[in-house]
Amino acid sequence: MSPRTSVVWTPDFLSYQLSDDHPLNPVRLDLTMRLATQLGVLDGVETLAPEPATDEDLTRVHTPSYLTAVRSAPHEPWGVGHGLGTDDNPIFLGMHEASALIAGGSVLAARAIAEGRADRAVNLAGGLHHAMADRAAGFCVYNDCSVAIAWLLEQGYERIAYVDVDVHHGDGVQAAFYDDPRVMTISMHQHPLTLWPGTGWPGEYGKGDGAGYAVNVPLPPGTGDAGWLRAFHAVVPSLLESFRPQVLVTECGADTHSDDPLANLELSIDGQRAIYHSLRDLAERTAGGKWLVLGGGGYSLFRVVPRSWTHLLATALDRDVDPARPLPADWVAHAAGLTRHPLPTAMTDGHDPSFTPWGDDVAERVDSAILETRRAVFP
Ligand code: V1S
Ligand code: CA
Ligand code: ZN
Repeated sequence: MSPRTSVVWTPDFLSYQLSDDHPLNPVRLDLTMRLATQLGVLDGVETLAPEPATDEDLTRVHTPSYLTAVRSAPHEPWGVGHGLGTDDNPIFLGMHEASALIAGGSVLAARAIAEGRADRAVNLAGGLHHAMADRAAGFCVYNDCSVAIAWLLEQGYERIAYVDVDVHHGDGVQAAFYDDPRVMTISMHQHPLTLWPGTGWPGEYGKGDGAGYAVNVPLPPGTGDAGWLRAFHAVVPSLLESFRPQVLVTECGADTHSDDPLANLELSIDGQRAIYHSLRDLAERTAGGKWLVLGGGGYSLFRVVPRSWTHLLATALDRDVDPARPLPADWVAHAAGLTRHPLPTAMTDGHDPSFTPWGDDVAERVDSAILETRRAVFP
């Protein structure tokens, strides 16, 4: 039977706007939903409308005093602490409500999978992976990734894998489950010496019962499609094959792209599409097909995020979009009314999707070569 995919969406997600000129501009979500709709990717797909996460959901990860601070900050902004009121995390009206709605969206996606109504579920507004138990960080107020994982654990799940392909280290999710062997966290990111938050060293591997269940893959600035995919296929599939997660949760930030203004990796739309296909394949092969897809970073608002995340939605819906497909004229006209940047014309950056001298089937061939070696070493 073909997989059932739920998409969590409400226009109210657009109220997570940290300030007028903040890089995390919700227009990227609006443009993505418009593009996916105009390409027919969402035809016949019923979207699920979320409720805000409850305090019970949020306090599985965050402290009650932090919730109180987030609620009161817009009304009493002086000396609020908890990482709030910085350039990265400005205080905004309705901050608790907008943040709780995103976390509720990721819990709803997890619930759709847990209740057997979906095999895959997507919340593109989610992926706020830097928020810590008692503080906001890196544009993230509530850590919806951790809140959704904690909800799954509460339902009795015993093995959840979290794979974070955002260019930044998934520090908040790693911290939330650092001593918990039920959650394997894997983050690929630009090297900590060269990018905030400066963590995600290979030597961060978990502690106590969780030792070995945190994995970090730092990549040098300038890493492109082939290097990124080579590192991923050398590390991630064999870990997931061993761990056998019951659900694969992925943070799919699109800020690895060469056009991204915040970071320095050099991936293309075609490389990001290949990542999403690999994640889907891994969910099928290692997690019984259960795949919870979250958004994340991505600051090239017009040229990158809408195309990349339309490919992500299409991948989760098994409606892969041909990279050569032209962008719909209506979408281009709408986007052109909002920016003076030149807009792309097609769903590709024109990069060769095989990425390596080994050919198109590289993912499967590299994965199986590594698995064969591992089985020989650890029979
Ligand atoms: N990297 C990066 C970056 N860029 C910015 C930034 C840029 C323009 C602004 F108007 C405001 C902020 N901040 C940062 C990082 C936080 C990155 C968060 C990424 C989030 C995600 O994609 O992973 C998931 C949604 N913060 C910093 O670099 C810290 C500062 C060091 C920035 C400069 N200020 C003055 C001090 C703090
Ligand atoms: Ca990452
Ligand atoms: Zn990021």
